Amino acid sequence: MKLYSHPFSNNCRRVLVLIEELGLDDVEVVQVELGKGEQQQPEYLAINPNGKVPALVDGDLTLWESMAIMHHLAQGTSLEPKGGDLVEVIRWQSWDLAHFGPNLLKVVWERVVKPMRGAEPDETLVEAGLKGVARFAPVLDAQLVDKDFVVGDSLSLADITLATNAALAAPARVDLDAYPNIQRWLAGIADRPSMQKTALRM
Ligand SMILES: N[C@@H](CCC(=O)N[C@@H](CS)C(=O)NCC(=O)O)C(=O)O
Repeated sequence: MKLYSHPFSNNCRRVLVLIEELGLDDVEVVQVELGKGEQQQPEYLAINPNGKVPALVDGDLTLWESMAIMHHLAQGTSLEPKGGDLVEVIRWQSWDLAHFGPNLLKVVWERVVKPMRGAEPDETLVEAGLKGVARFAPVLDAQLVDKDFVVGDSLSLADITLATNAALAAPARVDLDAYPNIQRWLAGIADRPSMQKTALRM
């Protein structure tokens, strides 16, 4: 298998965390040079017409979108549970994609990525992102009362999806003090070797 990836990409990190958790040793990680525009070259667009990472080539299958790649890799393992728990995993991944992630990532973009590129953060966008986090984070905090994992009682794709985003709160100076359950859960996930080994190289 080949995973097209970039070390700054949180969407790629999710897949890399999963690969570590599954102990897959047949994945070749190919770095796509985003800074040089390699993602827009015809050879790469033939793999992912969106010109984005990650993308996975597994035999005859070419797959893009990090969530779909994660589900493909986790099939048949406890990380992609069955039945009602699978519905729960999809629900939390959808919630991350639609609500939690976009708001948190807005702050990350303004406070972390823009300064790295020599640009000033737009405080209006920071405020909007923080407001969104404050609206949605209590929902996750309530889910995690007395729980170490988002769905069921073991690690699933929901934890990997959410924790890779939530881990960006600290570098973006997003205060999670009001959410003790998120903090406890995140500390547990962040401690796993899969997360340690895949830390973003920003
Ligand atoms: N929804 C996609 C998002 C992929 C995405 O936005 N990738 C970024 C890196 S995190 C990228 O490739 N950016 C390069 C570009 O847009 O030119 C996924 O989850 O895979």
